Amino acid sequence: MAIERTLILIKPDGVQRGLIGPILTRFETRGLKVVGLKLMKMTEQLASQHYKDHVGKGFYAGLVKFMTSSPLVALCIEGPKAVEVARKMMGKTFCTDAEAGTIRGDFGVSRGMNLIHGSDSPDSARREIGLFFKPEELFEYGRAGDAWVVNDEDRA
Ligand code: IDP
Ligand code: MG
Repeated sequence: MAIERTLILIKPDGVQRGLIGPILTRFETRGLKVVGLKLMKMTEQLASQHYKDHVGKGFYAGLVKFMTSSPLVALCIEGPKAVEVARKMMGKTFCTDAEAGTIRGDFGVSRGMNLIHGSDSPDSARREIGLFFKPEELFEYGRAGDAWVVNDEDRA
């Protein structure tokens, strides 16, 4: 199935800077569907699960401090090739390297405080969505304009 789900986090810097709306708007405008959304605080335990591949790296302690310092917004978004589409919309990891037109390239200048997380593969997405959302917190629903966003070929 070409319709995928991915986990997006609007990181604490995005929330503190009043960028929940502008970042969310980009995904909505693109046509991606919000199927899960919550404001929450990341615990150290959740950080170690979410960032399991980075545990032990030099930047890990700073990353956890940043990610647990203030609330973040967790989003599950859905659409054709949602994982890859969202990664392209985010831009390169360090805002200084991210192209203008991407979220990191338009809203940030920091390396580590880069506003947004997006799953890097469909397998990571499944794992990460499970860390942040209970099944009953995710919704399958039709939107009035869906037929003008995706067609049968996109869904095949
Ligand atoms: P990604 O978020 O673009 O997938 P990853 O390499 O998976 O990038 O790193 C996870 C997060 O860890 C980054 O988004 C960033 O916040 C932080 N990070 C990665 N490398 C560094 C670094 O060298 N210095 C500071 N923070 C870093
Ligand atoms: Mg990553």
